[in-house]
Amino acid sequence: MSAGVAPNAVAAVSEGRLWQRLMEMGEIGGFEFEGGHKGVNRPCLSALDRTARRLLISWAEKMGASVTIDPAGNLFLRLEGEDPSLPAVLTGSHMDSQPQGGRFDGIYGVLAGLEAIEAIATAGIRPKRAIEVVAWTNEEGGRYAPGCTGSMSFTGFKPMSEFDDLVDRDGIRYADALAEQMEAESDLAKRPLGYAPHAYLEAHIEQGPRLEVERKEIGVVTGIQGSRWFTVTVEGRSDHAGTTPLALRRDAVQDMVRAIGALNQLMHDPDDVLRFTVASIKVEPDTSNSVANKAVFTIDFRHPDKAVLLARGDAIAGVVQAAMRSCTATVHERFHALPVDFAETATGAVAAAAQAQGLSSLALPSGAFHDAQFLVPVCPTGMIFIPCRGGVSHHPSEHAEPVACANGARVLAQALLSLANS
Ligand code: HGY
Ligand code: MN
Ligand code: MN
Repeated sequence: MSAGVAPNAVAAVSEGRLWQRLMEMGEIGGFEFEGGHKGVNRPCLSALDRTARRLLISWAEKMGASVTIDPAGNLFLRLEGEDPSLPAVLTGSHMDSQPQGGRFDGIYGVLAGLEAIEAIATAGIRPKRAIEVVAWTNEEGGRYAPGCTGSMSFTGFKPMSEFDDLVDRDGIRYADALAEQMEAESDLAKRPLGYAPHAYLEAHIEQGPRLEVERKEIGVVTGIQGSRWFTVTVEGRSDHAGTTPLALRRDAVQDMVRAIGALNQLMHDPDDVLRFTVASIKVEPDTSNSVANKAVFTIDFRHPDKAVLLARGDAIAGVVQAAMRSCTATVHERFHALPVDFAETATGAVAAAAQAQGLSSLALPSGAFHDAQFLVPVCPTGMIFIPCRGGVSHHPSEHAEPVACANGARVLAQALLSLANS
């Protein structure tokens, strides 16, 4: 590709069109939140998810992309290349949100990808390789934990069947929700599961404060820290709160509290690099005057250093058992993603595009996990961050400026073109 074509594609990126689409998508599962904010609750494999996917498909078909779906429900929009036999360059992100999510996490990367291929097509450029935009199934893990089940299935990181029996709060199995999605989208052309893309780039809001604080327009993401998720189930015996002496109780809540206190000590980090979160707790029978016979809590543990992630994560079960005074406990690991470093091929393309466009950039790792984490073993992978207000995400006040969204899409368009023509 002559150096000349990229500026044409970059110039064809429309800030207005991208913003309009982001706002339109934000209405699907949208809700008003205090402070005049608009949140989004769009669970994966739901009717809302399918409405959003149909809207995306309508935009993609209008610009001439071909639409396919794989057995994991991942949705692909393809801009054909000169040589269809060559592995495509892949970009995209996810369309599902947190229960109290924002209008940018995930969906921005899908719409920036669509904007990039639309700009390339509008500029009349035919890349050597096809460029595909993917919407991954269930990145968030909000409805079905763990997250990234679509990209883990696509890359063979886990067999798809591994997720079949996950259940949501209503007891609906993942396999059944996926089957419902596939049935509802049976009119879409099918494709087999997985292939090795030539490269993968994902555009995303930073979900952290650095770009805004350091006044940088583009984040050249260097990698993603490791994440490990656990579920801890503490079981005792339910008793009358008024008559049962404490000495005779097997109180699941009291032992859970002891376990979380002990885990806080295990996870203490004076440098505040380590991330340890307990954010979902369920108690049975959940009445004020019956001692709890069951307490289930989640652990989200993250660290950029593999050795720390393994050592502290592997110690969790022992610390929980040692904290039990009268109850029993089981610890189940349900997500295990090691830290990854992105390939120079990908990070270099992002940095070069930002520089060519005169945009200030910063190299930084990602604290949040992304589907990109699972593409690393199969192809050169990278990410583009744009600043978000106050670094806030997973909250209705999540916000990115229109110009920042367009900057990210312009860098994405140029980086995709350079990879597609390599
Ligand atoms: O939890 C995460 O890091 C991602 O935003 N789902
Ligand atoms: Mn995300
Ligand atoms: Mn998220």
